[in-house]
Amino acid sequence: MENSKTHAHHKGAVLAGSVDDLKRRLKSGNVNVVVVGLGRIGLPTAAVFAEGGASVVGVDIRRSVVEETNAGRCAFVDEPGLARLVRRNVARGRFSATVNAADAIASSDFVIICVPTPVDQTKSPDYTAVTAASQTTGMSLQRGSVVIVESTIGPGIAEDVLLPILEEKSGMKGGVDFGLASCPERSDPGNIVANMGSVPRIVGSLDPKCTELVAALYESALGVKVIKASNPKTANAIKLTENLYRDVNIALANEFALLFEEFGIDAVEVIKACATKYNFMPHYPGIGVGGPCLPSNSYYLIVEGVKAGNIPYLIRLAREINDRMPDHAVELVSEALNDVGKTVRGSKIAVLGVSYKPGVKDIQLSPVERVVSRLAEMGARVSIYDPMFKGERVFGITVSSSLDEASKGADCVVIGTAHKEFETLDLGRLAKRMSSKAAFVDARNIASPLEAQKLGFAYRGVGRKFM
Ligand code: SAJ
Repeated sequence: MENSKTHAHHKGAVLAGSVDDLKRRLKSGNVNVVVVGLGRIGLPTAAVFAEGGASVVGVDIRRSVVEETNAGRCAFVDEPGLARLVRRNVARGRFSATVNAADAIASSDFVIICVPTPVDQTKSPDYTAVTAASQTTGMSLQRGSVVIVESTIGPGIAEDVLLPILEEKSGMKGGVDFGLASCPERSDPGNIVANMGSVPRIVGSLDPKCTELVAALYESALGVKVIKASNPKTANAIKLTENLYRDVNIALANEFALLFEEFGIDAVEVIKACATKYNFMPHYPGIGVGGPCLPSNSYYLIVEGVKAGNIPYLIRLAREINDRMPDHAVELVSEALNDVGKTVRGSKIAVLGVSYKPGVKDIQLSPVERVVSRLAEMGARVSIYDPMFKGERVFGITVSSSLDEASKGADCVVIGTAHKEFETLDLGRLAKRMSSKAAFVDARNIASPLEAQKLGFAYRGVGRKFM
């Protein structure tokens, strides 16, 4: 059922007013915010702004999402606190959803763009959704309103790609007739609502006044600290730098792991010990890097760097190293099975966890997918168990309803995701359910190598190969 009555008609002259005007209006529930894209970032963004006093209309091209939202429901079962926020703010008329962007944007003070920015097959950023959202916004944008881009984009894309679109479609001048700011999302999937109320935000816009207003909006409505960046491209560079810093450090941890396997040294023991040093930030080796962010964000900078004639070698190499880890996990499976006189071909292999990280129901660019498909290609009978996907089809396989079912008679178990349930895995019980001579490949290093070996498993971990 459509419902766009949330917005009191109000000609968005937020740019003409002061920061105090904005705070007063927010207090009286008189600030109209539109959130374009009600996905894993957009839906919580809309809900927390409504909770913070704004009247929010969420726009999404998917009618099913709009109807679900207007019914006070939310699909993200793995985001603590989100369902309650959506239900409460829809019930009290502060938050509604629509597929009709034009009406909503025409009466908005702020338009927040939260659409996906994946990379395509050629690893080039795919800005289709964010340019389409900018076109839609430009066509109905009101003089004095502000557009905020939360989607992760390359530095300069806001100024050089989105601004011209907004100006052409609206017939207005950015930084004068309307504001444009980048405020990249910094939320940790699986913990987004809490994050949105605690992690400082970064805001960079075309002009200082707009930066002040957007900063005041996030400070007042979300209660978070705001760091004011010089301009949108700097704000986007900050976002990418923090994600690429993580991706490169994970690659370094994976490289240490590959090295230490050769020396019979426990990479996890090494990293944990290093973490006792004040300036060592621990990252851990594993089956690979997945999710909608890290595996793609590097290419936003790589592409802009190459365009500028400066190839970011380290960032690119880190992607290659992390992308190779699923194949390394397959090698460890093969080795461990060989230790018990078996081969991948003909073996039953149970993969525990398919999500790209613990605690989320998300297989976007999950490194586990390549492991499952390679093992199947090599002739293994693969079963899957993931508490987030029981009974569902994932990677062409029906996920078992229990760990016991998946591991029954298995020749090898592979830990693909460090879900909480697997942290307290009963290896003794597992050994009894599996075939006599069995292998245990812990590609997330959550179980005790010693205990696994004591139970007679041929054991492998990433960075943990003890003969
Ligand atoms: N991973 C490792 N070793 C580690 C840490 C992570 O192999 O030591 C793997 C994870 O298993 C996962 C991948 O890397 O497959 C990404 O994990 P993540 O914890 O970085 O999770 P994301 O991608 O959901 O969230 C990241 C976060 N960025 C940073 O911490 C710098 C989050 O704060 C961002 O908001 C999010 O990207 C985003 O939306 O950009």
